[in-house]
Amino acid sequence: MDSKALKELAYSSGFDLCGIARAEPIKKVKEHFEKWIADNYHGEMSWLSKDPNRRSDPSRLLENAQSVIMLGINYYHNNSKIVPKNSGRVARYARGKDYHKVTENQIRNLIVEIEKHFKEADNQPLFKWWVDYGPFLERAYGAKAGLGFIGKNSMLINKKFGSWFLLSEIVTTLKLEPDDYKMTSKDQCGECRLCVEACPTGAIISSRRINSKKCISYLTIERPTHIHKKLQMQFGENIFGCDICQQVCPLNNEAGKTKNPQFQYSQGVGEFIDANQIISMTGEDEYLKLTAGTALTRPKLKNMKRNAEILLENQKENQKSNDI
Ligand code: B12
Ligand code: SF4
Ligand code: SF4
Repeated sequence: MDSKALKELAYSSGFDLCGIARAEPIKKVKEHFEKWIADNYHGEMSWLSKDPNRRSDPSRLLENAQSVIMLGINYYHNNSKIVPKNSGRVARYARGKDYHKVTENQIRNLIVEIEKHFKEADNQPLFKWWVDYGPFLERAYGAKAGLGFIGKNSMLINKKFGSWFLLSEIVTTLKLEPDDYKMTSKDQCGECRLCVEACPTGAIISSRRINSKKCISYLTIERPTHIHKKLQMQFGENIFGCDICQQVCPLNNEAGKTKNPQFQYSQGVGEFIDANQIISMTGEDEYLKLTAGTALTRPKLKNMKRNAEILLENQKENQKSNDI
């Protein structure tokens, strides 16, 4: 099977992007990652610091790995101009069905299709795959597979979809013609610094380095124990996740709205969540009724209540300063 045929299968299985990288370690990426961990920019996400060698070496994930198939799905939605009173905005990626579930189904179907090309069972290549949660540096291998370049905001940016796409990967023993792009030590953003300037908490420390402990996405989703008041005050209209450093990026203007029916708002919580509805919930069951099957099941009700309270407090403060 050649790379072209494989990519056709990926597109017909619902992926918007597909690229191939050699299953080899990327030394510079390993160094970058280890420094990031040493600086404690991962905060309480201790699972990230376990066995860093695995993250940048696919052969440690699958014996005799030859290729990494990097896949992307566009999830873009327009934002409404007005946020309803007492409501908070949900990051775009989380508004429809949980992308992990959507992608997992697509990957399973894709592998079934690939296997059809190998008649004898003995001849079947092996596959291991992950969506986000694998011990794998998805953006770095996404760049190596030619899906885009890594911008100052540390997002992987594609010509057609900007950074509005989610990544997943299949590591395989199948030898495929690689796209293998050279990663540049500098970002390709030129003089632009819009994301760095727009980040409300100053979480973009330097080009491609994010201090998670200051990032609103981390603070609202990844259950840190305590959030400093100064940071809370910068949450703005966000109640779950944050899209600001993507929103301002000029390379994100061209992305068309996602065509994937599972990312439609009817399949999830949609663009806004009513903060009072969250605060009045009495148990996880009630929270699950609202969020089951979506990415919002990651934080527990306790932390979503905290997010809701921060949102209402900020709206109250804004109102006060508007009244002056
Ligand atoms: C932990 C994590 C987070 C953390 C830390 C983010 C960060 N920037 O590191 C937090 C919770 C803050 C977070 C937030 C978000 N995340 Co996140 N996150 C991850 C996760 C699980 C691991 C990322 C990681 O390892 N970070 C450590 C840093 C050091 O690695 P890195 O950012 O990947 O950077 C690599 C490259 O930049 C490269 N590199 C940089 N410079 C150079 C230079 C050279 C020469 C070379 C060779 C390489 C190189 O090396 C780095 C590796 O060391 C990945 C999934 C995965 N398995 O990879 C998703 C992922 C990165 N997240 C994603 C998304 C969508 C988001 C949010 C937009 C969600 C939201 N709307 O709220 C925000 C965006 C914040 C931001 N600007 O990064 C997507 C990104 C898709 C894309 N197009 O880029 C991913 C890939 C998930 C997915 N499956 O699609 N996230
Ligand atoms: S997601 Fe928000 S808080 Fe995090 S780096 Fe981007 S703009 Fe800053
Ligand atoms: S906003 Fe500017 S600096 Fe930031 S990623 Fe986009 S092009 Fe690069």
